[in-house]
Formats: sequence, structure tokens, C-alpha cells
Amino acid sequence: MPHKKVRVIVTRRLPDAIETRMMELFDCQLNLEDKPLSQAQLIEAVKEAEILVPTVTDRIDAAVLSQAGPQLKLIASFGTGVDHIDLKTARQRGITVTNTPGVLTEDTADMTMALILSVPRRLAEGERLVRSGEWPGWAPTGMLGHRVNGKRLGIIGMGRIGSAVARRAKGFGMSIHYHNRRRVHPSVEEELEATYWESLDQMLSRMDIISVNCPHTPATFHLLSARRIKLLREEAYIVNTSRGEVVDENALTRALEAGEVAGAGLDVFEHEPAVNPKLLRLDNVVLLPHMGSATIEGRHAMGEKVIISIKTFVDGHTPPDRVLETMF
Ligand code: 8YV
Repeated sequence: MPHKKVRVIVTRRLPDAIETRMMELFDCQLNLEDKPLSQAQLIEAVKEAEILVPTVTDRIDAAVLSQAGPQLKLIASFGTGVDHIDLKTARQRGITVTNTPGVLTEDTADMTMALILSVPRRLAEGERLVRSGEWPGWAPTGMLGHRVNGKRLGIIGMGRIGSAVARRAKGFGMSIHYHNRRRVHPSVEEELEATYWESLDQMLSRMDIISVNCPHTPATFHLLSARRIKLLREEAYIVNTSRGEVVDENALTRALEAGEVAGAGLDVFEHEPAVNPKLLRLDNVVLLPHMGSATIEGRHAMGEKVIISIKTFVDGHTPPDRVLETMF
């Protein structure tokens, strides 16, 4: 099948160069408005597309997939997380799913590290103070935060991004601890000087900073539940650049308000773009608009991966970034 004939529907605006290449290669329909599609619009898209290119803002659930036309054969998602796609229903309907892993690892790890540094050192609070015009000038006790060097970092999810965070944190003099479904290879543990905790509960109760780097799956929904948040030390900080659903946002907000946790750095939220309004009133949190992977270089690389997935699939091969339910 020549590429030009393939009907590709892209749900959001992508970098210009990527859109131009896709328009050249495929019969491509873009969402020029760049507003997240409603469920009705998504249904229209899956009725018509041979290949759908969704993003994290599209909920491709069973209700949407049940309306898909028989021509829909590939969902080439622009992003790494695939929790917005019902993989089981897609498989049952013979639809291949791909994602864009690897190319946003370093950017997301950088943003995680930025939050790990920002929250204990009160970076956002300090910036707000200067902007307010109320900064009285330097004082020996002004804007004191907590030292990061020498602290224990507990990483939940030691995959690509978790390991990249560990590498950075080691450079900042932190000791690396992790909880993962499976223990990582001994050579990786050795390189990172990482300590494995089989029990998440035990790790949580001993860390200074927790970084959430696991995917959102049914097994990790509210992994940081109200009960587990209570296990954290009062001096502990939580950073989440993965998915909001992994942390019980209301329970975390209550813990932050009550001073049971020292602070949080959140790039993701349970009901994006909505944010618990109580979080907005807290000074000990840094809140970012899901921008962990938002670099120009990263977005281009993600687009390239989507194009490779489509071309490989159309040429009759298994795309290299095929996602299977068994991976999660
Ligand atoms: C992406 C992300 O920007 O790739 C992911 O899983 O969370 C983000 O960094 C987004 O998903 C694009 O769809």
C-alpha cells in the first residue's frame, strides 16, 4: 500500500516539520484547532482513520474503540505512556498500538531533577518573593530550605526514566534507593549504587525524597494511597513526573496541609488540566503543567518515531515500538 493512500488522523498539532513530513507521506488530517477532541470527535476519527495518532489528552477507551471502523489498524500514539488507550480492547479488535519510548527519557529525568532540587530549596517560593517586590534583602535566616546532597532518594519505577533520574541524583550526592516490580540487573544496581527495596512501604518510611517514575496501570493506580502517604516521614518530599493517577492527590493534599509531608513537586495531576484548588494555596509545592518532556528536540524525536511506526506498519512489518498489554 503506497504511504500516500493511508488515511492518518492526528488529534493535536505537532511540530511544523513533523506535520509537513506527515502531509507529504500520508493522506493526513490535522486538528488545526489544537483543542483536545471530545469523545464524539474521537469517535468520528476512529470511524474514518486507518491510522490514528492520538496523544495523552485522548481517552481511547472501549466506548470509543467499539465505534472504530474495520479500516482502523494502527494507533501510533505520540507519547510514551499508554494509559489513555484500552490496550486489551485494541488487541481484541486487531488494532496495533505503538508509542514513542526512549526519546523523552532524558528530558523527563531533567525535569524530575529540577523538581527534586526546587522543592527542598524553595525555588518557586523564592521566585515569587522577588516578583512580589516584597523581598527585604538577604538575611542569614532568609529562605532556608533543606540540603539535597547526602539525602536518600527513593525511586518508584526503575525503568528508563527512573534510571536516568538515579544517574543525575547520584551526581548531586544523593544515595539511590528504588522499588520496582523486578529488581534491575546487578550491573545497573552497581553502576547507580542503588539499594533495592522489595517492600514499597518500608522504602517510603525511610526516604527523604520520593520520585514517582512508574507508568500508570491498574496495578499502580493510587500506589501512593492515603495509607502509604502516612508512612512518609514528616521531612519527606514527593516528586511526580509520571502520571497523576499513581498518587492519591486528595490524600497528598491533606498530608501537605497537615504538615505530615514536607512538600511536593508535581508535573502531573489526577484530573488534568484540573488541579486540586487546595494545592494552589500551598507554598511548599511546585506545580508544573505536564511539561516533563516538553522540549523542541524531544517533540521532533517523538514525531520521527511516530512516522517510523506508521511507515513500518504500512510496509507490512511489526513496528519497533509496538506496545503489548503484557509489557505492563
Ligand atoms: C507527553 C508523557 O508529552 O509521553 C508521555 O507519556 O507523559 C508526556 O511527556 C505526552 O504523553 C504526549 O502524548
